[in-house]
Amino acid sequence: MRIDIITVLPELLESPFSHSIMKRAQTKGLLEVYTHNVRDHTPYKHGQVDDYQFGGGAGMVMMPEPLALIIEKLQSERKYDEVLYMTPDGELFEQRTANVLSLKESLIIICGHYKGIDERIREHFVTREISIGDYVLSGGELAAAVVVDAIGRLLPGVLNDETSALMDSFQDGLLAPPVYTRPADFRGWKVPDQLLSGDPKIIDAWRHDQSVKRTGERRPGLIEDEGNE
Ligand code: 6GU
Repeated sequence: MRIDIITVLPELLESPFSHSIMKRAQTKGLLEVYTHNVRDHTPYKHGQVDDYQFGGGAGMVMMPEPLALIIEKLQSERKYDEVLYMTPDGELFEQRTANVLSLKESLIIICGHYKGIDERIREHFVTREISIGDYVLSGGELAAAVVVDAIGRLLPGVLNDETSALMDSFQDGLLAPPVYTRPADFRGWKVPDQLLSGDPKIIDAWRHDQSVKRTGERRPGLIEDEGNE
């Protein structure tokens, strides 16, 4: 999968993809992530990329021309499945969104800044608008990093144990069960007997019970939602 991220702060997107699983995904050639600095594509003087909003009001808006130029350049080089725009008024990003997007070949992700981007870019280029939650970030970069991470780890071959993404919280509509490692007795705090039983049936049953219990206590809505789909 190839992901092209359009941003005014490419530096913010360096570290998130340079470690651990995201690094491995790229080293293995399963994921390519490129960042494009809007300032490198602006036709305006002094690298201008934003301007005052028509109608007045506080905050700058990202101008359409520099964004259109990069998007069109990328689209002339290859076909993209989606052009995403990261924005707090987009659809809520959930595990199922990550699952769907992980099946795409190529994505453009636009990170907004300031008051956002000129509406005409949203109307004419963007195919899907995504929010990572009901709170406001100062730019779309951290949200884009979240989305790329959530998608990237789902690509076949990225995780060592291919089943482990299937066991994640949310993949079956339930939160993940508790996990333990050695020692079996830490300061008198014991690992549940079922996990030490060596019997896969007992272990699976315990994990499922714990998942259901945890989901009921912490996120009852997840269980109710399931019936509605
Ligand atoms: Cl995608 N962008 C910004 N700026 N703030 C957000 C967001 C995105 N999702 C939640 N808050």
